[in-house]
Amino acid sequence: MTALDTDTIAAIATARGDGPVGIIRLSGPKALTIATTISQHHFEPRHAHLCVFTNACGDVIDSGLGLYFPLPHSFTGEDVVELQIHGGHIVLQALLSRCLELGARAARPGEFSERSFLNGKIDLLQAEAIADLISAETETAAQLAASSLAGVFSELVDTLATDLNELRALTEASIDFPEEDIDVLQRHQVITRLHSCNTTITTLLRDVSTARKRTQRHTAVLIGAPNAGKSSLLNALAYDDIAIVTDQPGTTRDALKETVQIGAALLDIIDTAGIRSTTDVIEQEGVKRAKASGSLADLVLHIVDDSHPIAIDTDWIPLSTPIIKVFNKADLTQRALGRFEGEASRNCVALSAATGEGLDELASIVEETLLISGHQHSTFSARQRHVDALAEAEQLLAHALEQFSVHNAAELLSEDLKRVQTAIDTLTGRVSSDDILGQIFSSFCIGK
Ligand SMILES: Nc1nc2c(ncn2[C@@H]2O[C@H](COP(=O)(O)OP(=O)(O)O)[C@@H](O)[C@H]2O)c(=O)[nH]1
Ligand SMILES: [Mg+2]
Repeated sequence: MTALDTDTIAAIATARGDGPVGIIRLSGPKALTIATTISQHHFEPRHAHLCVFTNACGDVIDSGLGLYFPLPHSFTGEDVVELQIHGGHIVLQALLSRCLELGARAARPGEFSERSFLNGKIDLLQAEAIADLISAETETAAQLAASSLAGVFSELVDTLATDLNELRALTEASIDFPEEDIDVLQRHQVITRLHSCNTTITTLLRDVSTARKRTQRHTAVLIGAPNAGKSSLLNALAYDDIAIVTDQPGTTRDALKETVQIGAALLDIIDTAGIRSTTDVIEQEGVKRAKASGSLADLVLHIVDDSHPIAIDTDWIPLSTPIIKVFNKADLTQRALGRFEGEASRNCVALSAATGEGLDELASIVEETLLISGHQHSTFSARQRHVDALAEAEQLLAHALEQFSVHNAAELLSEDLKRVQTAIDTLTGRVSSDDILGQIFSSFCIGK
């Protein structure tokens, strides 16, 4: 697609609902003509013009600013006009309707970003980063998305793609002389470079997995004996009075969920019924639900009343689920606040949900346990799609290395490398299907 053979799209680019300022964005060959007709104004490129926008009868819709960004130096690579007016939904809808009357088409979700991608202004990783920046739920997620948008991830992928390309050229050079096998020097070079690409892919995969963990929501379940202070801890972490706290054992029965930011982690914390044997049918159901939540969680926080410890059965927690043991009510005991190493090298922390002391230390243990602490460095945002593509590339490259070591066959290696390249090229969108593009851009908001 080029800028010239598309239609012109229009959408409200600001969030739904009333606000002080609202923006209509137009992109495509008719953008400037439509804006000129609506405002009777001449637009200088990249200048802000104060205009009066009118409907077909010449009645004023609103006055505001108009900005024109001529192709190709615009977000979409096409002629783009932005009209800024008051942000009431009726007035915005009236201006949008006028743009549609004059020949624009209502934009689909993500269509501006899609055009930007199709016109080569950004690659697919950057397009995804725009959506991730808009939907970021934590400062860390926003920072990582901003750096992906600036091209940090794309640059690493491009360097890898170039290396793979050179390696394939080197391999294919020997196919031109079918009677000769790859000579010793060349074979050595190829193997060294295969190993180097392998290392790059493995490092990228590690960074991408870390980035994913740093930006995704995790589920943490609070379990423990009745009265250990689970609900008090939830309230302390949420800075809110979410769960009922009493000194009566068995207060919490339903599993309560609250989203809380702890350090860099965004956690869905589930408070549960205290685990004990009981004849109360409702409480029995609560205990069943507590175990069901705990079995699915990314992290279990096992709360113990350190002033009156009661052992509970934890055998039902899957072995792969990390457990942090929280010794609560440290204000009533002699135990020093903060972390210590407990049985089976399990992470333990002493704190007081009542006073809030020791919560910082819990936050850093949570970050470390979920592999999202500061020293587990990642400098860009990532999605599951990226993890999958890199894992596939890693597997294909391992296969290529093995085949080449055994058969020393340039043709086979070249074919294998082509597959690795395809997996890598899906990241930036150099290779993409309509299905994948549709899936990615349809999850964007309208006007972006
Ligand atoms: N002194 C002290 N009391 C606490 C602390 N945390 C909870 N409690 C008290 O312990 C009792 C049980 O607390 P709750 O949060 O309902 O425990 P749950 O049954 O595990 O949810 C309540 O009376 C709380 O006020 C703490 O850190 N220090
Ligand atoms: Mg409770």
